[in-house]
Amino acid sequence: MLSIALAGKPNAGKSTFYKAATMADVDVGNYPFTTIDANRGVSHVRTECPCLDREERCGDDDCRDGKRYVPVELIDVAGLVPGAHEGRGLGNQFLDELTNADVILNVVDASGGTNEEGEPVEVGEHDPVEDVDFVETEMDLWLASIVDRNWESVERQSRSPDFDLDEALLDLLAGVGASELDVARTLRELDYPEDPIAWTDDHREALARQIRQRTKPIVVVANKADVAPEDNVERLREAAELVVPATADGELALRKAAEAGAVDYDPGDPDFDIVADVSDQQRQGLDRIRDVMAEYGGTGVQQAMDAAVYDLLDHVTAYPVQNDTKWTDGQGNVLPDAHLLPRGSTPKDLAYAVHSDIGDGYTHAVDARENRRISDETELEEGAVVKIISEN
Ligand SMILES: Nc1nc2c(ncn2[C@@H]2O[C@H](COP(=O)(O)OP(=O)(O)OP(=O)(O)O)[C@@H](O)[C@H]2O)c(=O)[nH]1
Ligand SMILES: [Mg+2]
Repeated sequence: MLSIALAGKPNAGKSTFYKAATMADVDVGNYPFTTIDANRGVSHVRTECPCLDREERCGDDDCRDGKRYVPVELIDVAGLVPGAHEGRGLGNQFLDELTNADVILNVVDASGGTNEEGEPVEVGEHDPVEDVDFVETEMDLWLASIVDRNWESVERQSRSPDFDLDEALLDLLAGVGASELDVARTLRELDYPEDPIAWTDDHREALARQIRQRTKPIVVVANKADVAPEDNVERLREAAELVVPATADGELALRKAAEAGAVDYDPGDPDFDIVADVSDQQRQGLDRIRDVMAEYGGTGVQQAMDAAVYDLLDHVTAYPVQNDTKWTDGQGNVLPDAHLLPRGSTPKDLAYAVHSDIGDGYTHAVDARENRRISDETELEEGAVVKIISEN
């Protein structure tokens, strides 16, 4: 499963985001280091279900009237303070929780109401733009420390006549999610000595920075948008490539209200309807959330995860079926599975995503929208419905 990690300064709203996105019961508090041990759970990215192109909705548990929710892992870690890679704050071991993450959501307190250590201050007092840079830097230095720790082994291997730097680095970096291609591309970009023994700290840091950018790209979540000065959100938007304004608190309130039957709201909707009697106070609270949603197109929680997976990681959703006319599996369930794959993936990649045996036995595939066989080189598009024919 694709893995999204919430990282960032203490007290920025990571656990609130996590709680809203998973509906799990975790601690939230207005002080730094509420979270110590990481929370891991299942959330979803939202896309359009292929069943929208048919007469009837598929009725799958993860489909709400054509809004399709595809499972992803969500990780909520302890807050990060400047110097964390050297053990400041809660130390650096929790940075290791990010090892498996495919993409990072840097949750920033856009209101400027918490300082760099996450302690409450007056709204607007702290500049949240600083929190964009330091989180990136801490992650880069954390990766650099992993490279440092293992460099001796690279040096040792380099004494062997069939030493290959690409291979040695892949060995070292595969654990943080680097592929052969990531290593090859990174080495092409860098200037470095042939002999690993001649590498300096700067060389290793440059390597780590590149690998971090390739393996842990970052979406900035400008949280607490409900109380943030507008100027802060604008400046954050200028400071990073992908910024999603959000109110994690608002999303949590809406999901709870939806669960209680008070509002009609599906995660990621731009608005909601109040469908039960609510007190004046509740209505006022909901109206405040509605104002933020009107300004930013939603609460930003679902949008941030979608941006991470579909925009930044550039993934597509593909749906394997056994019956290419009815779009069902062997039990008659319509569109029962959805897989997230990097754009450019082929039917065989989808076969492997379903099961390695299916991949090994792959013979060909049928596009279930067109009911025709497709070539093995076909790049699957968002919403592809595919019948895989496998010998296994
Ligand atoms: N106004 C406002 N407050 C929020 C929002 N999201 C979270 N908060 C509040 O911010 C405080 C910190 O929230 P947490 O979710 O515990 O923050 P965290 O980033 O997990 O903090 P640590 O675990 O200490 O790193 C709590 O008081 C939340 O209620 C939001 O969207 N708007
Ligand atoms: Mg927390």
